[in-house]
Amino acid sequence: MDINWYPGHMAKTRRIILDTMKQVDIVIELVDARIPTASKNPDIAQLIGNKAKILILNKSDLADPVENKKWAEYYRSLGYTVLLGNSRSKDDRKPVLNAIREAYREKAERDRKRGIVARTARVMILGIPNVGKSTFINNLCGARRAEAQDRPGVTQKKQWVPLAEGIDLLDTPGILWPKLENQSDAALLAMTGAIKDTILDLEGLSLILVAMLAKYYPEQLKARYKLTELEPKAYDLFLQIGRRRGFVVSGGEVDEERTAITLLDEFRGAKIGRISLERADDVDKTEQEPEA
Ligand SMILES: Nc1nc2c(ncn2[C@@H]2O[C@H](COP(=O)(O)OP(=O)(O)O)[C@@H](O)[C@H]2O)c(=O)[nH]1
Ligand SMILES: [Mg+2]
Repeated sequence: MDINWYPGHMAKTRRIILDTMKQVDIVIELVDARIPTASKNPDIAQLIGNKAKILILNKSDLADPVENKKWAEYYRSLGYTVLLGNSRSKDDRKPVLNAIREAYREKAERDRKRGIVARTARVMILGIPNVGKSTFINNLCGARRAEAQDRPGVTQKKQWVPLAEGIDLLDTPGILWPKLENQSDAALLAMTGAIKDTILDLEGLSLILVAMLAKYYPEQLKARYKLTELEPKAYDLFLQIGRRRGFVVSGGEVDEERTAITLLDEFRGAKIGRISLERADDVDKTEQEPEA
């Protein structure tokens, strides 16, 4: 797999976001709770400088609850305000508004002391493609505001939407490039659907997925595919699953493409269970990003 896209837009995107940032008080960064570090933009700390920031571990409804808790603790220990998010749930609105108010309180208080009427808190959403930015914005605005424009950058025709007393949200999110430092990040992004299938080797990807599931979620895998034992080698296990599902072509061979697509679809749809593909315990503590 060789994934390399957006490079032509990155400089322009960066410029637009930096420019937009001048009008913003609070940045909400969305990452995918199943792969928090791989779905984080590597340059975000530089982009947002010392603005107040809220990190949402989005799609947490699809991720392992135990890992969600650990990741939230991990990022809190780095000084982030962290929320577990499910952008499709109306229940998310209130905690997000509270976090915004909390993040803005200090500045508003400072202003008040200096006799300045506290200005409305202006909030912007940032995140990589497909992480749930539009869904998040629609959920907060209670209407279909965010256009589905999966292009990097921020559209020129942006608008501030009043969310609640004292809070305005920019209705177009900043779309950032993901961290593609290595093939393993790229594979994680592809498995969760952040990178389009068409540019990927589906079978290679589903073999990596099967190996990870066998290691961390063997019981869920057995339950889903009605297996009593898991073949120890990833490729054998992959074939075992295909056969169990009856994906066999004439001659008795396993239909590998169909097996691969099924495995990826069922993982993405959380049919195998709530799965996290990055583990907080494995995080490389020496690799912490510098925070502004
Ligand atoms: N299960 C789940 N799905 C989500 C969540 N947020 C977004 N999605 C889905 O993820 C897909 C991408 O969302 P979208 O808002 O278009 O992402 P964007 O590219 O960042 O704007 C859509 O199918 C959403 O329904 C979430 O918190 N949980
Ligand atoms: Mg969108």
